[in-house]
Formats: sequence, structure tokens, C-alpha cells
Amino acid sequence: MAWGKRGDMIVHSSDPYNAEPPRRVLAGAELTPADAFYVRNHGPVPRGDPSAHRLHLDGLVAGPRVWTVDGLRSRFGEHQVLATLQCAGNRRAGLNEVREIPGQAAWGPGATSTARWTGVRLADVLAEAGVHDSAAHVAFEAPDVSDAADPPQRFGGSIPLRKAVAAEVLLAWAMNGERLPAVHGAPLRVVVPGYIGARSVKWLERVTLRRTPSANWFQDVAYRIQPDGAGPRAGFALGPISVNSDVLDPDDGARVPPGRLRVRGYALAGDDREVPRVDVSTDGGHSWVQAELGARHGPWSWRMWRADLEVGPGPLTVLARAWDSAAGVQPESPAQVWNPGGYANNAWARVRLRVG
Ligand SMILES: Nc1nc2c(c(=O)[nH]1)N[C@H]1C(S)=C(S)[C@@H](COP(=O)(O)O)O[C@H]1N2
Ligand SMILES: [Mo]
Repeated sequence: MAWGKRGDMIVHSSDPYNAEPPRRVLAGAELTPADAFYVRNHGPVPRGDPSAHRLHLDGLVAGPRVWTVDGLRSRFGEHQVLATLQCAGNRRAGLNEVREIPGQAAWGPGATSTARWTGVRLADVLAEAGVHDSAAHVAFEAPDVSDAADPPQRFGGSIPLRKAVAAEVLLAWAMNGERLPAVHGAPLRVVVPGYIGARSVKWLERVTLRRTPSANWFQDVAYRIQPDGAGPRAGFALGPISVNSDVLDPDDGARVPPGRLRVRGYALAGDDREVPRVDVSTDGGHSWVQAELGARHGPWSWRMWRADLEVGPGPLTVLARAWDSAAGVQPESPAQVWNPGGYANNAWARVRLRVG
């Protein structure tokens, strides 16, 4: 199987490799096994010798540094974070139903996966180098060159300095206790919990302290919420993700027997918010019942949920919506959040079933 993934991955493109697991596979586990974890690549996976890898730290720092992965491991304390990555293109398929977004893959809800990441804190590495007062953003760059960018360029992006120095942001070499697989960024990636997946740059080669956000195409042009019909740099760059959920089981379009129906799904709140409540409706959103929430793992991880419904024969639409701890709630319809890039669809989850 390509890149060590399961045979039933939904492959959006094979070169570069982009794939998400089917809904029911995600439903099975709080931690997504590496062979099911979604993959989002904008260019070829770098082929360099991992032991020759270097991390360059430069820009507005007192002392620029060059680190090996072993050097980072021996100099700084090791930390772990249980964190969900979610691509901003997750659930784009729902936006396509409103109006087609040309040239972008129709991702389902599976561009969301959770792992336990091991690494050093970016905060510790930055403190050691001495961050200049004028620095406000931390830019990341990797060696993979993407033809999707205009002009073609390396993949990169940035996060605000105040996020970069937060304890949850790691330079990671392992996921779920195993060395990072090549396709997930070996030997080193940054993990930015609570932010769109694009900021968790894989094969991380350069960290640059700047006054302004990264000028990389993937920060400055792509991964933005643009107004309809506006120019490429209009709108705003995505950062923290918005509260979201989806149904993972049963699958959209499934046939289920009448009687008790167990519905399962995930919910995820952005940045440092949590998911205190998930609602499910079978009457178009007139009335809602509260789902039972799974284990609480803190703000950086999704929260699994389930609801037991009594269902009679006929067509049935199951809706779900999550709330976050700032009382943010998912909007009803993808038409409310449609945007030209097809990002951040967090409209109510909706699966259409046939009972009987
Ligand atoms: N170097 C590099 N880093 C990258 C990307 C990429 O194409 N190149 N894709 C980003 C995007 S858009 C997402 S959603 C996540 C996906 O991480 P995964 O492939 O490990 O699931 O990686 C991010 N980091
Ligand atoms: Mo992404």
C-alpha cells in the first residue's frame, strides 16, 4: 500500500499523495493509527537522508542556530501532546454541494486525525536563541517544492509568536510512540495544536523570526478566507480552527435497520477551546438531543461522541452540531460559510440514511 496506509483509504491524488480514511475507520479509535492518519501533501515527499537533516533557526534572534534532531533531543526536555490535526479543506465536499470549488479536492470529514506527538517545545528552542523584541511571527519552511503554488515554491507558513511560545507547540519526531513516517514529516515536523493543519509544517528545515507573517504562498495566498470574487491576497489568513463535528458511523447513504440506532462522531474546538456539548437532531434541527461525550483529553484533541436514537422505517437525515467553550456553535448550512478556497466548512454534520 502507498506510504504504509490502509488499502481502504480514500485517495484524492496519488502524486502528490493525498488521502483520508473512511468515516467508520476514524470512528474506531481515539488515537488514529499511523496507517489511517490522513495525508495532505502539496508536493513530493523529500527524499533526503534523515540523518543529514538540519533545522535552521534565524531571523530576529540574538543567535542564529543550526540543529540536528539528535542535538535538539539532547539539549531540550522531551514533551508529549495529544493533538488532532485538521486540514482547512476538511469537509470541502459539503461546500461543493452549494457551489463547485474548481481545482480543489473534495475532502470528506476524514482530513482530521489524532495522534500523541513527541518532541521538544518550540518555546524552549526559541528562548535558547534569544528572541528579539521586534519579532511577532514565526515562519516555517520545508524543502518540498509545490507546483500548486504560483510561482512554484517550497511549502511554508507562519504562526503568531504568542502561539509559537505556547507549551503545546512541539518540534516532533514521533507520533503514537513511533518514529514519524516519511509521509508525515520525518525526521522533524512542527505540530501546532488548535491551528489548521497547514501550519504544522512537515520536514521542517527553517524557523524564522519575523515582524510580519510569512510571505510564503501557502500563507499569503492559499489557506485564506477570501470574499467572493476578490483578488488572491484579499481576505484573511486562517489560523485557529473553528468548532466542528461530523458523523462517522453510520456512513452517509447507509441503510440501517429500524429500532435503536447508535450514531457516532467526532467534535473538535479550535485553539484552546474545548467541546462541552454536542447535539443531534432527526427533525431537521427543530429539536435536539444531547449526545454522550467520550473521554475529555483537553483542548488539543477531538472529543468522540455518540447518541442512541429510536428510528422508524423511511428516509432519515441525522444532523449534529458541536458547541465550544466560548459558546461558539456550528452554523446550519454550508451556504453560510461558502468561500472561494473551499476552506473551514464547519456547517452542521448531515448524513442521509435509509431505515428498513
Ligand atoms: N512540508 C509540508 N508540510 C505540510 C504540508 C505540505 O504539503 N508540505 N501540508 C500541510 C497541510 S495542508 C496539512 S493539513 C498537514 C497534514 O499533515 P499530515 O499529512 O501529516 O496529516 O500538513 C501540513 N504540513
Ligand atoms: Mo491542510
